[in-house]
Amino acid sequence: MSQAIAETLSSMLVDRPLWTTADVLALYELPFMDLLWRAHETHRLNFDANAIQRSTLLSIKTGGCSEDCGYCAQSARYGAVERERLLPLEEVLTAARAAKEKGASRFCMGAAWKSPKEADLEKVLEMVQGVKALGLETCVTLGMLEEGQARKLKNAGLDYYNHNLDTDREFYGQVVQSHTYDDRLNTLNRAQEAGLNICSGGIIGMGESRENRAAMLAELAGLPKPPESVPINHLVPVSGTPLGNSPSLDSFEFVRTIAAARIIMPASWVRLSAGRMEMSEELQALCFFAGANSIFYGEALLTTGNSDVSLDDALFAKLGLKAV
Ligand code: SAM
Ligand code: DTB
Ligand code: SF4
Repeated sequence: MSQAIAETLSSMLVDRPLWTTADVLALYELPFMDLLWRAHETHRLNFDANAIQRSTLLSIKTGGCSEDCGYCAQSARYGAVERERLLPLEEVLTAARAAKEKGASRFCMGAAWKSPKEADLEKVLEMVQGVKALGLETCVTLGMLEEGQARKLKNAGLDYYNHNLDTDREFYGQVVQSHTYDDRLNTLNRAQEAGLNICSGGIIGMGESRENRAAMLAELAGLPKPPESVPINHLVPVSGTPLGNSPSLDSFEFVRTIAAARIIMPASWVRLSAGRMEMSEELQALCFFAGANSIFYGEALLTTGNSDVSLDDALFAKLGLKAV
């Protein structure tokens, strides 16, 4: 190994601590107030604590997915939603213009695919170019990517690729059998190698243990580069899916997850993602205090609902939060 490479590698190692699952578990086990204090302090050292980034999500291709992810309405196996075709470019651009008008800074397009076919990818590249030309940041989530596909997306001007780890390696096989945890990690590596920012997080409330949650966060923080954006989704139980009757999770455990994510990924945007519609304003405010600084903004997620824009605007006004 050359001296220069060795120096770069060693500087990467000293630049950030490597968090083990045990370290993250120790954060979870702090008294709640101590954990919140530490998370909020970290938040203020790295971000404006009164500013929240807003992304609007659009499902560009809904349902009919070959995969068996136990939480997902879009798997063809559970009959929860109808399969739809890829939306035409104009429809996507109309939605993006409306999102910009309402104040979103990023537009995220989601497709229910295991991985994109080449012909479909070409159409998505046009969407990325069109949305970018409107002056919005772009994000897509299309499933697994090959190396060349990641590069094409980067060349089209894509800013973020969303691909969640969803849970830790141990619990993953209990929720998904049609692809592996390593498949997810490989796609994240390809996206990072192509120079894309990544948006990667998980779902809380699927019946996983606290240790599974801690291990997922440690895995995210330990990626070659921590994700620039970390969505923390609260499971939205969808009837017909294997997780449709999951028992509800203690809200404080959700807040602890946000706080731990903030502490171990201090420079990442942490997004309070799915499940916000079911949360009180007070719980959302606690999540923002714990370090969440991004939301999905707009009445729909992919197949399920999201908080009303007017309610979000009112909450921002009450809390003195400004949009980024
Ligand atoms: N097919 C692609 C994939 O799996 O990466 C992209 C779409 S997939 C629906 C995007 C993410 O939505 C999942 O990784 C998961 O984190 C989240 N998600 C899906 N269904 C959910 C649910 N019922 N509750 C919370 N999050 C969910
Ligand atoms: C992410 O982490 N959450 C979003 C986005 N990335 C693609 C999706 C949430 C989906 C919630 C369930 C649904 O609407 O189908
Ligand atoms: Fe398909 Fe993604 Fe849903 Fe899994 S999470 S079933 S890959 S759309």
